[in-house]
Formats: sequence, structure tokens, C-alpha cells
Amino acid sequence: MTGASNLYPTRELQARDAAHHIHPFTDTKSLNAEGSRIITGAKGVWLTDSDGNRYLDGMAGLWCCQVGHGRDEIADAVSQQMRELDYYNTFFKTSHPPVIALSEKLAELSPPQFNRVFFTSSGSEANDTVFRMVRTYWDRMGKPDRKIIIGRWNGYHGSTLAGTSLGGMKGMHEQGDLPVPGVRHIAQPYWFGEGGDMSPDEFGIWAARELEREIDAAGADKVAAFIAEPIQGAGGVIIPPDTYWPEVARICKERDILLVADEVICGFGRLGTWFGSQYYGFEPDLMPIAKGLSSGYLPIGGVLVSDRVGAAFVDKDGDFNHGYTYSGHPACCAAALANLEIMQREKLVERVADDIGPYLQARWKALGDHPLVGEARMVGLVGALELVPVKGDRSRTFENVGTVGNLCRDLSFDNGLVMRAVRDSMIISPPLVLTHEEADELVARAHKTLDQTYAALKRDGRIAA
Ligand code: PXG
Repeated sequence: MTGASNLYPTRELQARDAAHHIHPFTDTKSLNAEGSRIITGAKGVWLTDSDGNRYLDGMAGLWCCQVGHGRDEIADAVSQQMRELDYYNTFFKTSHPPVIALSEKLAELSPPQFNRVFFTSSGSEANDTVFRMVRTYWDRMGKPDRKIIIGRWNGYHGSTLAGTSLGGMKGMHEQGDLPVPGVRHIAQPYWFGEGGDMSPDEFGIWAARELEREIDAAGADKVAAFIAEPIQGAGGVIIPPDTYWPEVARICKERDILLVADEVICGFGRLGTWFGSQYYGFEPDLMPIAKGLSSGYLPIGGVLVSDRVGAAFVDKDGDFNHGYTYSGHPACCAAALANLEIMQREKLVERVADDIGPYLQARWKALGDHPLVGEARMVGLVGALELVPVKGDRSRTFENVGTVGNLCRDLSFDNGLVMRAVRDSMIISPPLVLTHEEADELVARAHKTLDQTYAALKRDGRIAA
């Protein structure tokens, strides 16, 4: 796979990286021994590394690059904005045209109950905003006892203190003595891994009623909000049974609990709808967003605020003592506007619903016939393959969970396809501009990778020959 030109001295870059750069979510010692992969360019759905190898970017960067890489239109919009107004803040009674235009655009694209947005630079900051906003909401509504926020085990809401706390990643909680007080977690709607003998529909109801049990145990008058991703991304593309979301929505409504849909991954077309909550047909009170908002070209996130919650901040007196230097950064807003313009012009959301979504889903789900795959699932353009030691037996997992996933991920890279491993499942979330030919290529490379992983496991005796 090595290309003809090698403009970049890979080993030297790796050595400098190892000497000075601490990577996120990484065992730095072992990475430095191995050397990082240096990505030097990207166009469309393709990445290039410092040795000239090409990879199909099956993860759209990190679940974010909806419109594909290297779009001049976004680069031009940012460049022009920086020349006109590089930076100014949105504190102290000031605003500027790009933040006004983007606020208006988001009100137009989001469901009718959303007419306002609070900007951040990331999804984590969006969830820190949610944390303070829901508690402040109830204070202002005269119910200061409503403080508990409920999240889910294996949910992901970012890496800041609030994001980590709201998320349910135990390995993250251990580092920093989290969660902060007042956060509780319930079971996730992960039928393949945790559904036992229940049917998916029965399990969906059971998992939703875990919320009911938690709220009622705490006392509804003590609970501020429930936060969840419509489909869990980082947790392993956990697609809930169809019964789950309607039941969660009923439970929150009956008890007057604010419902927060974390749309950082599911938003901006990933499920073939502008927002994941629309795919599942429920109406959240708050929606944290990031990633696909700018396709990752520049960092920007925010919280879409419903009229209900907005009333406590817009119609009542008093500062909301919260904000970031880069809330509504002009260049980031310009990137987001250019990105949304492309998404609308190229009808990318409709394309995921009616064209490339169904096309890739059919081929991805066919990988479920592979002897190594226990389940192949996909909604819109986000999917997972559960790798299992014994096909047909959901109760069996590989020893040393994660090692098979990592092996498969490394082989996938060697085959020129970026898939992400979560435990022993393989994840894809490709750019929404993926063509049919590229989808065929993606599936062919994934298939080859599964064959190689299977053969390696047989050789090692980890799977019956
Ligand atoms: N909410 C959700 C649902 C996310 O997926 C965040 C919040 C935090 O966003 P920021 O912009 O602060 O990263 C995320 C981010 C992975 C991975 O390995 C996933 C995310 C971030 C980094 C790695 O799957 N999701």
C-alpha cells in the first residue's frame, strides 16, 4: 500500500510526537513505543498518511465529518470571516452577524419547540451547560429541590467533569473521583449484550422502566432531568429497541422531568433525520450538539434550548452566569453555516434516509452472516458488528474483552479502512457523502478484515477450528 512519494519523515514525526504530545484516551507509554500513525491529508472520504497510504475514513474523523474532508467552500468561508472579523465575544451586550445567522439557521432546522441556542466549543462544554442549565431552570421555576440528573451506564457525554459525570463510563469515573454529587445512572438499552431471555421489545420496556424506578426511588420532586443519546455512539452504537424511547418519553412527561437528547453524534443527519430524536419521534427539552454542526472543520458546539426551558432564561430577569470565551466564535460559526449550506444543497439528510443509508445498511447487515459476527446493526449511517466466539450464543464473550476488537481494528487499518473498536465490536460512522462505490469498498474491506481476524483467532485457538 505504500505510495510512491514520501514527503514526510514518518519516524522523525513519531519521535517528536512521542517526546512532547500526550494523546487523549491513550496509553501513552505503549503508543510511544509503537509510534503514532501520522495523517497528513484528507479529501472526501479518504485519508492519507505520512507514508502515502490511503484509508477509507469509516468514522468520519471522530463521528463528525458529515460533508467529507477538504471542502473548499468551508475553508473559504472561514478565511473570509477571519479577514473581516477574526474574533469578538458575545458577552457584555455584543453580537455579530455569523452568530446571529447560525442561531437563526439552527432554529429553522430543529424541531418547532427549539428557537434558541447557547454556543460552546465542544460537546463536552455543551453538556456542562446542560448540567448548570437544568438545575438553574428548576431554581427559577421555584423548585430548587429538583437537582438530581439521571444518565445511563455506558452513556457518553464528554470528558469534562460534568460530561464524565453524566456519562456512565466506569473507567472515566475512576479517574478524578467522579461522578459529582447528584448524578445517578440506570441500565442502558443494550439488548444484544444485556437483554437476557427477553425479546428486544420486552427489554426496551424493561430498560425504560429502570428510569421510572430510579425517579420514583429518588422522588420525582428531587429529579431535574434525564440525559441520553438517541443511539449511544462511543458506548458501541447501541440501537435501542423500538419500544424504548416512547416509554422513556411517557415516563418523563408524567413526572415533569426534563428530557435531554444528547445529539452530538446523532444530530445533523447521522440517522437520516436532522436530529436523532426525530428519528425516534420524541420531543426533548434540550439538545446538546457539536461534531456534525461544523463537520469538525472548526470546533463548535451548543445547546438547543426549547421554548419551555428558554422561558426561564429569556422571560425572567437575572444573568445566567455561564459562558465561554469562544461561545459563538465568528470563524466557527462561519464554518458551521457553510457546512449546513452544503448539507441542505446536497440534500445529505434525505440522502441518508432514502439512498446511501438503505444501500449501506443492506450490505452491512449481510456481514451478519459471517461466522465471527453475532449481530450486524445499523441505522442511518451508523453501525456496529458484534464479534463473538460462538455464533448464535449472545451469552458468550471473548476472554480479555477488547483484545479481539483491537486486533480487528489494526487489521482493518492495514486493509485501508478506519473502523473503531468498542470492546469486541466494530463501529462505523462514515461521512454522509459516501458514494455507492465507496460503500461497496467499505464493505469489501470490512469483510476481508473479518476473514483475517477469524483466521488469526482460529490459529491462536481462541475460536474452535
Ligand atoms: N456527547 C456525545 C454523545 C459524544 O459522542 C460528546 C458529547 C463530547 O463531545 P466533545 O466535542 O467534547 O468531544 C461526545 C463525543 C469515541 C469518541 O472514541 C467519541 C466522542 C469523543 C471522543 C471519542 O468514540 N464523542
